[in-house]
Amino acid sequence: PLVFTDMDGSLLDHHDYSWSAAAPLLAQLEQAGIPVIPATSKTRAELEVLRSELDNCHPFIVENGAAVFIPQGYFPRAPEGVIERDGYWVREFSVPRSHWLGLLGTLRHDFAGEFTCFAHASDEEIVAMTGLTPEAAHLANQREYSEPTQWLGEPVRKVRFLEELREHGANPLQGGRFLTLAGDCDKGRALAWLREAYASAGAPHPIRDLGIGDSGNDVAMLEATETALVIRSPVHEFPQLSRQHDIIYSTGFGPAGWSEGVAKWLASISG
Ligand code: 2M8
Ligand code: MG
Ligand code: MG
Repeated sequence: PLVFTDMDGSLLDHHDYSWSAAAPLLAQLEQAGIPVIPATSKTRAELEVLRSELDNCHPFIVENGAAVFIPQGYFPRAPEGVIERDGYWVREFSVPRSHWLGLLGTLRHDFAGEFTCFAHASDEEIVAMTGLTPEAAHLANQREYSEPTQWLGEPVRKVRFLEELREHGANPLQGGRFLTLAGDCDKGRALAWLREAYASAGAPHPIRDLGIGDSGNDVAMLEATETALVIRSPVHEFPQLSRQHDIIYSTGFGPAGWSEGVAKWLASISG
């Protein structure tokens, strides 16, 4: 079995980014030999720190599915379509961040003062928008593929903004705080590719998997796994899924809800 999990608002608390409430369940998964695979809007730089704090050695999906990073040697052979970089096999699904910054640059005139983004913000402003520490905010701004934006204008104008972005090839995805732009990719497609890599490496068929998330940017992932765990958010409604079956909705927020749902799932697959 495999667990694919969003970080912010799911494994990590929306406000203080702690996962202490999930520590016992993380240990249980580790003991059962079930990989916990982060699938997040966060950057590779943020994930490298988090993975070492979590003692996690598994592949991870960054920037809303823009790329999959697999530690080289994790599978017996390199999966098809990867490039080698800094000790990882990397499968990329989006053009670089610079492309989206160029697009936002062209929209700056038509939408003057109506949005901000990480590239136009100082580290201090990112701290204020996110509640991250200055060090973590700096890592969040080391983006390779995507750009988080924040809408400041009237809600009706946001519709026009989204249309413009889509017309120019962006796939804007809503997270707990930001609307993030990347190419035509999402966590669901990145997950499906990585699951296939596990299958090719000999994981028993069919792979039983759980997708965990709390926001709009998690919907594609929550639709792509055998079971979906939707985490209650303290700041927004549950995202709408089109699937009808095998959904667990948590009652607790963030890592408390994560633990509650993962425990239910573990009981269901071992029972
Ligand atoms: C952004 O991610 C959140 C999580 O869903 C969002 O999109 O609202 C990311 O850009 C990430 O890099 C950063 O750590 C996080 C901080 O809240 O914001
Ligand atoms: Mg989230
Ligand atoms: Mg996220």
